[in-house]
Amino acid sequence: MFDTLTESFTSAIRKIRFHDDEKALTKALGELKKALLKADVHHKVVKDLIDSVELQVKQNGIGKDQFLDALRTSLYDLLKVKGNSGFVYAPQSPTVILMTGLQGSGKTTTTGKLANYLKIRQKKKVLVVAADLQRLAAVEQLRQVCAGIEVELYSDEATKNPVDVVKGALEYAQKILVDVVLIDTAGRLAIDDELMSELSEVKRAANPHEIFYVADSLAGQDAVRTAESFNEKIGIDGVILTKYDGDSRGGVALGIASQIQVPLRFIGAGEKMEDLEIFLPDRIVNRLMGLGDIEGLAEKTASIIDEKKAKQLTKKIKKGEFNFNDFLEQMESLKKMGSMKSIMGMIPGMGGMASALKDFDLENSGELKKIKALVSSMTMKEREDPELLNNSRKARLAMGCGLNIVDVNRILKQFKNASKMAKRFSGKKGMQDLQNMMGQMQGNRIPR
Ligand SMILES: Nc1nc2c(ncn2[C@@H]2O[C@H](COP(=O)(O)OP(=O)(O)O)[C@@H](O)[C@H]2O)c(=O)[nH]1
Ligand SMILES: [Mg+2]
Repeated sequence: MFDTLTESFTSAIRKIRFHDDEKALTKALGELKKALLKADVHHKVVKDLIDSVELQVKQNGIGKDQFLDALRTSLYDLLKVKGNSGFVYAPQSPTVILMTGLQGSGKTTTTGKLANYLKIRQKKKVLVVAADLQRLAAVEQLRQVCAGIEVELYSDEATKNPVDVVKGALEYAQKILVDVVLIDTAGRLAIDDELMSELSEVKRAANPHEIFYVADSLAGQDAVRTAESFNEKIGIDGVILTKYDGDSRGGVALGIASQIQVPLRFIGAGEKMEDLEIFLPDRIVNRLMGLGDIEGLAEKTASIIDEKKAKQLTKKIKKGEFNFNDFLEQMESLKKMGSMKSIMGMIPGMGGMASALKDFDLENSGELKKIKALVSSMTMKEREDPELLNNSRKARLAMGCGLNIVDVNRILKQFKNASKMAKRFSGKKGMQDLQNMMGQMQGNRIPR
C-alpha cells in the first residue's frame, strides 16, 4: 500500500554507508526530500520532516542506525497528532458515527467497509443509517452494500428530511441494542452553505460520538484543503482516506494529519468491503520503513481463520494428511482477507513484492476456478486421500471438469508442493526455515 513511500525511505537510507560522513547525510536528505515532494507530500510537511531527521542525526552522530532512528521518530511525530486512533467506542452504547464528505469521495462504500470491519473483526452489532436523501439512488446503493455484508440498514422512505431519519434510527438502535450506529450522509460536489447547514442539523440530531471525514486521496492536496474546511465548519474527529489503491504517489497519507491536526484513522484501498486498513501510526511507521506489520496481519488472520480449525489443520499437515478439502478451504479464507497486494505489504520484507502482485486477484483468478472445478469433480474419497489419484482417475477428472490432462497434472503437482511446504513450515524448525526463505527474498528491506 505504501510502496512508493517505502521505496523512497529505503533508498535514502542506503545512501548512508559510513560513520561521520556528512556528505552522505546531505545526499540522503536531499534524495528523501525530492522523493517526498514527488509523492505529493506538502512542501511544509517535507521541510519539517527533513529538518527533524537532520537535527536528530546530527545530535546523535551520523550513521545508519542513527538515521533509521531519527526517521522513525520523526515519522511517528508526523503521523501522531492529538486525537483518537483506530476505532474508539463511546463509554455508553451505541457509539454513533457520522460519515461526512464530498459526493463521490467514497462515503457510502466506506460506511459499508467500516460496518464490515466492526462486524467481522470486532464482533460488534452495527446499524447503518441511510441519511443521504439527496440522490434518489443513494438509499438503494446503501441497501445493496448492507445486504452484501449482512448488516442491518435503517431507512425511511416516508420522509425527505435526514434529521427525521436520524431521530428514528437512534430510537430504533436503542430498541434493538446495537453497539455502533453508522450514519451515511449526503455530499455535494463542492462545499456549499446548504450542505453545511444540513450537516449541522444532522449533527445536532445525531449527537455523534465522532465525525469522520471521508476524503478521496486522488484529490491530493485538494483533499487536505476540503478536510480543513469541514473541520472548521462542523468539526471532524478523524479522516478516512479512500481510493488509496489508485494513488500511486500516496503522499497525502503522510501529511494530512499534521496539516489539519486531525488523525488519519483508516485507509480504503480497493472497491471491496475487505479493503479497509486501520491506520495506527506506530504500525504504519514500520510498514513505511519496509518492516511489515506482523501484528496487523495476525489480527486480520485471526478474525478470518478460526483458531480451533487452524490447530486441527496444523495437526493434519504435520501428519501429512492435508487434503483437497483443506486446500480449497484455505483458498476461500485467503479470499476473505482482501487483495493479495494488501496482505503482502504487511509481511516483513515482502513490501516490494506487492507491486508485482498488483493484478493477482484470488477471487477472479482463473487458476482458482480451475482448482475448484477439479476438486468438485473428485469423489469424497479422492478429496480426502490425494494418493488415490492414479492415471485413470486423473483422466476421468480431466473429462469431468473440462480441463486438459496437463492442467490436471500441474494442479496436482502444485498441491503436492504446497502440502510439502506446509509440512516443512509446521515443524520445529519451521519458523527458522521461513525466516531463511524470507531473508533470501528481502531485496527491499532496510539493511541494518
Ligand atoms: N478503487 C477504489 N474505489 C473506491 C474506494 N472507495 C470508494 N470507491 C469508489 O468510488 C465511487 C464513489 O463511492 P461512493 O461510496 O458511492 O461515494 P459517496 O458519494 O461519497 O457515497 C464508487 O464507484 C466506489 O466503488 C476505494 O478505496 N478504492
Ligand atoms: Mg453516497
